[in-house]
Amino acid sequence: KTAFVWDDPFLFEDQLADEERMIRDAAAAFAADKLAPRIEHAYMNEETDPEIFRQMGAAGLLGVTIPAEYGGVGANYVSYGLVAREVERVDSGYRSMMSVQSSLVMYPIHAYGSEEQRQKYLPKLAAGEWIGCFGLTEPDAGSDPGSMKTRAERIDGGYRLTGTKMWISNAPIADVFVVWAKSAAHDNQIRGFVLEKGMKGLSAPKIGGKLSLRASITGEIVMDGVEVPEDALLPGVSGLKGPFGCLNRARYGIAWGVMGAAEDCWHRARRYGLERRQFGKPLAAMQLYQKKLADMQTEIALGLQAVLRVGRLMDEGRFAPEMISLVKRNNCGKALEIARAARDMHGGNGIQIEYAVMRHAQNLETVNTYEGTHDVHALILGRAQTGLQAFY
Ligand code: TGC
Ligand code: FAD
Repeated sequence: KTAFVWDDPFLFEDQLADEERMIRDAAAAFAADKLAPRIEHAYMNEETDPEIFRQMGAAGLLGVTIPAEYGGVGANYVSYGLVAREVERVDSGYRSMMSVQSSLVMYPIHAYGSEEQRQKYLPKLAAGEWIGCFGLTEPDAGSDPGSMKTRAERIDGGYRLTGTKMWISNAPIADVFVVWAKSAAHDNQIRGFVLEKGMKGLSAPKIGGKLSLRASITGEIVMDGVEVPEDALLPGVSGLKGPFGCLNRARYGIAWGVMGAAEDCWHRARRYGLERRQFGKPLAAMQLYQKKLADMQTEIALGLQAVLRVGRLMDEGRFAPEMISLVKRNNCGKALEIARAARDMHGGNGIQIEYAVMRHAQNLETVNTYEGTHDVHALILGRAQTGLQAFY
């Protein structure tokens, strides 16, 4: 009889290649060594230390799928997912910093950029020497990015950009800004531009007062007639499929990452239930407590199998974006439920920072919303199976 491994019910480990395990173990060691010790302070004080990017870069966690010739690791999408899971086991904010840099800044420069743009930006982004951000959302264009107001107009030798982006991860500390704008010179198509800190008219004020993702800095991008040279344009893509191509990668990473946060909550709830006694026995001996643990184990085991399958299909070049909507939606929703349950299972202690579960639950509120809300992904899946769009 095969033994049942309670924390790896489907023997997930067996399905990984040696190189994938090595990358995962390096990310786990980095997360335990460099991220876990600083998270409580960072979260309580709403602090993002830019040094983390350089440390992530040195550990090979930025641009995992970007070829080594540009400073990346040149590994597969399963490895990228495994890294996201380890980083988010500590905090969703740290995974956010990593995935914006990798999937939303390095990916578009690699996939849509010129050779000069790749050479100029990718090695420094991979090293964490430069910090990147991705500006798609606007105050009046969130779930519906096609209605963005940011405009690029032709000027002598380049373009002038005007508009405001909202809720942009990393923006206040960013050196490199990938922004999406409707370009009058290209039939009003959405085009990508790479802006740099210090350009005249460009600012990125911090959005304060967040009760979620407090270790990851968020800001606006204000473009007040920012003039950029011709070579700031990403030449290789036009239309919404540009930003969505990046979002496919980032959403996929999130679907893995949230499983790490959920696992941390599950393991903490189990340990707490074994230690804490009420009514003369451990909480973990109570039927209701065990049912909650069983639900957590089930959803995490299923969620991990699902992202591993999607990752394998991505590595074979056989993925459809709807697969990613399915796992992003499911895993974020399930992780949020697990974190809320773990908070409840810790009783009063559950609201304390040192028990971590409420921090995870608060973070997962954002993760369930950004990169396409839970309901927006339901509508993407509804459209795919009925042929009828229900967005408007
Ligand atoms: P729709 O008509 O569906 O599509 C317009 C064009 O885009 C193409 N497309 C895709 N291409 C590649 N991958 C995908 N996933 C794609 N989805 C759509 C599509 O084929 C079409 O191309 P073409 O050539 O025919 O023009 O567009 P729509 O305007 O009806 O959009 C509908 C909807 C709701 C699906 C979409 O707008 C959506 O997904 N909204 C959610 C917005 C979102 O996810 N925003 C994320 C902002 S970035 C962020 O949150 C970063 S947080 C990072 C962190 O900190 O970790
Ligand atoms: P809305 O679109 O206004 O949605 C509000 C509610 O209405 C949601 O429940 C939604 O599901 C629902 N809704 C919307 N449309 C429909 C519909 N058609 N049918 C039914 N219900 C609908 N963006 C970036 O570009 N870059 C970033 O780096 C970035 N980082 C972020 C970091 C944080 C901390 C946060 C909070 C957000 C970030 N975002 C970023 C923005 C994020 O992607 C958006 O918040 C998200 O896409 C939702 O848009 P919205 O906030 O405008 O909500």
